[in-house]
Amino acid sequence: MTDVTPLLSPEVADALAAGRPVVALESTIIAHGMAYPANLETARRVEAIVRAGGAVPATIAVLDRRIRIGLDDAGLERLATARDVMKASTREVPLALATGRDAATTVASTMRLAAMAGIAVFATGGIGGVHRGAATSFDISADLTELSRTPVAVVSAGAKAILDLALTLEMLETLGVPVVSVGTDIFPAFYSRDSGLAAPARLDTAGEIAAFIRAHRALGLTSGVLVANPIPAEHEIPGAEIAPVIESALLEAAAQGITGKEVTPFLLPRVAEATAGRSLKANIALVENNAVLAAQIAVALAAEGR
Ligand code: PSU
Ligand code: MN
Repeated sequence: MTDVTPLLSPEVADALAAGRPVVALESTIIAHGMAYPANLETARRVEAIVRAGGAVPATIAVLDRRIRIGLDDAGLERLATARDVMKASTREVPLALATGRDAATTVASTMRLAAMAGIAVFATGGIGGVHRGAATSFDISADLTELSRTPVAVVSAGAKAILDLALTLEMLETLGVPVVSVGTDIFPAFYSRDSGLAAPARLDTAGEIAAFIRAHRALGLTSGVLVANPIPAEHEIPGAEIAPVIESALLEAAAQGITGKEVTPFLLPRVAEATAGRSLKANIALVENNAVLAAQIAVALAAEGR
C-alpha cells in the first residue's frame, strides 16, 4: 500500500513540534527551472538564507515513493542532477507515489504538501498563472487553483514574466486570493519591479504581512495569500529589455508545438541564453530575496504562536 504520510526531516519535525518558524521551498525550480550546477547552488543557498533568518527550510519533493518535507543534501543533489524527475503539480503527486517516480513539486503541490505538514509560509520565484493566449489555449496554471483553496502564504516576485499578468491578477481576484505587494503600489513582474499594473494591496513589513495572515486565518478564509516581493533593483531587467526576449522565446515554443507543463522548462533556458545569463542571475537574486522575506514572515508568525 502506498504510504502517503509526509516524511518530515528531523529538523523540520522538531521545529514544527516546538512551534518554531519553518519555510517551505519548492523543487520544480531545482529540477526543471534552472540548469546544473546553478540549480544545486541556488537550492543550497536559499536553504542557508532561510536558516540565517532564524527559520528552518523545508524543501519538498517526492523521492523513493515518499513525500519528503525537508531534504538532506543528497536529496537536493539528486533533484538537481537526475534526468527523469517528474514535474508534479498537485494532481501528479499520487501518480509519483503510485509509480515510484521521483518528482519535483510545483508551487501548487508544494503549497498543498506544506499545508498538510502544518507549514504556513513558502518561498518561491514566481508563480504560474494565466498564459498569454489562454482564451484559446485554456492554459491557466493549477498554481492559481491551489492558491484558491490552500491556506499557505506564497512569497514570490509576482507571477512568471512569460504570462499575461493582467489576466493573472483578474483570475486571482475571481478566486478570492489576496495579493499583497511588498513596499510598493505596483505588482512586480518577476525579472522587473514594475509590471505596469497596480497592486491590489500593499504592505511594507514582514510584521504587517504576518498580521494580515493572522486576520485572514482568524476569519476562517481558506485560500492562500500571494505575497509579491519585487526583485531587488540592482538585479532587475527592465520590462522593455526582457519583453522582446520573452516574445521570441514564446514564438519559438509555439512553432515547436510546446504546450502545457513543458512551456516553462522550454522557455527559461532560451531566455537565459538570449540575455547572456542575466535572466538566470535575476532569477537567483529574486528567489534569494523571497527567502529572506519568507523567513521574516515565518519568524513573525511564530512569535505570536502560529
Ligand atoms: N517560475 C520560475 N521557474 C519555475 C516555475 C516558476 O521562474 O520553474 C515553476 C513553478 O514550480 C511553478 C510552475 O509552480 O513552474 C508552474 O508551472 P505551470 O505553468 O506548468 O503550471
Ligand atoms: Mn500550464
